Formats: sequence, C-alpha cells, structure tokens
Amino acid sequence: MPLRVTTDIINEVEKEWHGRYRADFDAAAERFERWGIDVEPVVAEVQRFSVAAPSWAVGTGGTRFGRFPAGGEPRGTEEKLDDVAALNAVTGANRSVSLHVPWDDPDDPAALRRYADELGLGFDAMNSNTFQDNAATTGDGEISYKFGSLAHASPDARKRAIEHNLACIELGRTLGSTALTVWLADGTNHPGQADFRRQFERVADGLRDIHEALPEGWSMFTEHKPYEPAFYSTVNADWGTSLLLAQHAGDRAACLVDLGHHLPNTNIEQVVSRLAMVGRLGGFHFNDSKYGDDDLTVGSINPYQFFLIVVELFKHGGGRMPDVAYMIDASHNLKDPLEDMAQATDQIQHTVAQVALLDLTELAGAQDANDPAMAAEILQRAYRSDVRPIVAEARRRNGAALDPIMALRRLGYRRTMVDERGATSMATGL
Ligand code: LRH
Ligand code: MN
Repeated sequence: MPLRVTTDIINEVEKEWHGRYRADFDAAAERFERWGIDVEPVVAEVQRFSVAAPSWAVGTGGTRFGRFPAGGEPRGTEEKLDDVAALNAVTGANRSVSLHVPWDDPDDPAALRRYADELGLGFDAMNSNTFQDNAATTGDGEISYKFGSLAHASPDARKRAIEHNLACIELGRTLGSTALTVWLADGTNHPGQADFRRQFERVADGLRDIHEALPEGWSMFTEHKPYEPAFYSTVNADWGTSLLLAQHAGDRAACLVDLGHHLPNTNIEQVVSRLAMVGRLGGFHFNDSKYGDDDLTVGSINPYQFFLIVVELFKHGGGRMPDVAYMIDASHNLKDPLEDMAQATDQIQHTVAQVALLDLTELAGAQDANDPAMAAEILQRAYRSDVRPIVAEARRRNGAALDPIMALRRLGYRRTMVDERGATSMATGL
C-alpha cells in the first residue's frame, strides 16, 4: 500500500510549528488591517488556486549531456498519481495532473480515473506527442516524425499525427479531461529545408481537423516555442503564429503560454495581455529560465517578471486569477522532482497573494495620470509585502502543510519511495 500523506500525518510532523505560524498570521493580519487591508479575501484566493502537475516531471529530467536519476521514481502512471497526490497533500494546490501520451498510456483508463478519484485528483489538459517516433504512434517505422508531424510533406505522416491527437482526446474523455495541448517540434534545421508557408498551412489545416473532433465542452491549446529541437525555424515559433493557428482552427482553440518558450528579454507579460485581450489566452506552462527553455523552478530566476505576468492575469480575471489552464512544465535535473514542484507551487501561491494585495484601480489611476513613479510604488508595495503567513494559513485551511518542503523531508517521502520502488526505477517523460 503506497504511503498516503494525510492532513493528520502532516499536522503530526508540523505540530511544533503550529503556534508560531498562528502568531505570525495573526500579526500579519493585524499589520495589514492597520493599512486598511483585509487579508481574508487574499487567503481565500490562494486557497482557491490550483496548478496542475505534469506527469512527465515527477521523475528526474535530464539533458543530452546526462541524466542523474533520484531513485524511487514512479514506475507507471498510477505511481505518478501517488506522487502528485503526495505533492497536493503538502501544497493543497496541485489538485489535477496533466498526462502526456504515450509516456502515459494506461491499459484501463476507467480504472485509472477511479484511482485518481480516490486520491482526490482530476485530469487536466492532455498532451499529445508527435515529436518522437514510438511504437504507439509511428508503428514499426512505416512513417516517422523526423521531418515533422502536422507539417510533414507526407499526407500519411500528417494523417497519423491527427489520429494520435484524436486518440489523446478519446483517452482524455474517459479520464474526465476537457482539453488537449498540442505542442509541435515541427520546423527545420537548415535554410531552404522546407517552405515556411506550406508548413504553416499544413499545420493550420491539421489543427482545424483536430478542433473539429473536439467533444462538447472541450478546448484545445496551441503551444508556441521559438526553437529546440528545431534550430533554424519552428512552425509555431511565437505568440503571433500561435494566435493565427488558434484562430484558423476554431473558436474553441486558444494559446498556451509556456514561460520558457520566449527569446531572451521578450516582454511575456505583454504577450499575456495581448492574448487575453483577444480572448485567446488558453493557459500556461509555468517555469523559469535564464537562457533558453531551461524548465527551471517557477520564479527562481526572474520572480518580478512572474509577478508582472500574474498582474496581467488579475486584470484579465477582474481582480482574481482567471479560469484558464494552469500547469507546471519543468524538468528536474538536480532537485528532487517533488520538492522542486512544491517550491514552484509555493512560489505561485506567494505571487497570487502579493497580486491579490495590489490595488488595480489605484494602479490604473497612476497610469492614466502618466505617473510612472507612483505606478512603480503601487506595484512594489504589493511585491515587497511579506505574504508568507497568509500563504501558510491558506495551505493550513486546505488541510495542507505550513512548510511543504520540510513536511516532505520529515515524512521521508523519497526514502520510502526508494525502499518501495528501488534506487534505479525510472519514470517515463523528458
Ligand atoms: C516543449 C514542452 C511541451 C511538452 C514538453 C514536455 O518544450 O514545453 O509543453 O510537450 O515540453
Ligand atoms: Mn510546455
């Protein structure tokens, strides 16, 4: 029987801190009240927020230069759900998991759904994979995605790629998911290798065919990325192209913004504002990066950029986080995968709390008064607020941990998984 992390077990390992956190929260509530701010709506907004965990990142990630498994990695999708349930138990904010097919290819999807239900987990957007050849999708080599999938010159390869996406939707329907994310590696490495326009038109038509197969209540997300694995051109390289593709596909298509999929110094918060403005902001893959698609811990490199992105989300949501798809998409090369995702979720919870303290009306006033200094003061006041007691209290009210990382360590979760699964078990994924 896998280790189940419950509120009682968490309270047991954290009991020595309860008094101090309580005092911190009461003091914080009093301090904000002194400035006319009621913290209760802020606690409620943090409690309400949830970000899906990627099934492909509960194992150790790697690069072409190496991979250093942490041990005790999930050996199948059920064990991945066990780990996401443990993560959700300590953060109270990872209430769903996003599967990636065929890295996740359950024999009995209905049974997997029941298993997830027991764990209190739902299934977020499904992710198709037409960037790797594998028995499940490209069969015994009669076709290959080497030169693309929806953009491929061969109608057979395009047809196979569309069929795979429809199969992902079918699986998602059984699991209770209501969205499909399509990220395409399609592109070129060499000038002249392919025609930009013909590649785009093939992809646009393929996405429209997939859109036409969407069940009632479903949506699909196009995910842009400037490069890697293609190093000269990528078909869906930027937000503008992603928007064109979504608009061409249909009205239930929207754009997914992976924060790491932007060239250095791109103003990502403005990209978010534009997509929200035209009603095509579908969701996010949260992570951080310093150079390329580094898939590092959210807010670990550029926390102020992440803060400004969440400010645009609150504007779009009328003073709260809008109902778009939120997922973490990271690769844990050095940190324990669960600890890294707990830190990512903790960072997102802190940023949601900071922005919930922001007076958007006052900010708009300073903007319309052409008062950049005051606008900066208003943003910094929220950004510099110490919201740790508020976030801890929100987690406590969700039955989760005051300090997720310390709770996972005190529970000895990884050690128990190594004992159960072995020191060399490897999860499917990146
Ligand atoms: C591509 C990407 C995409 C996933 C993959 C695992 O870089 O961000 O979202 O399919 O990572
Ligand atoms: Mn992504």
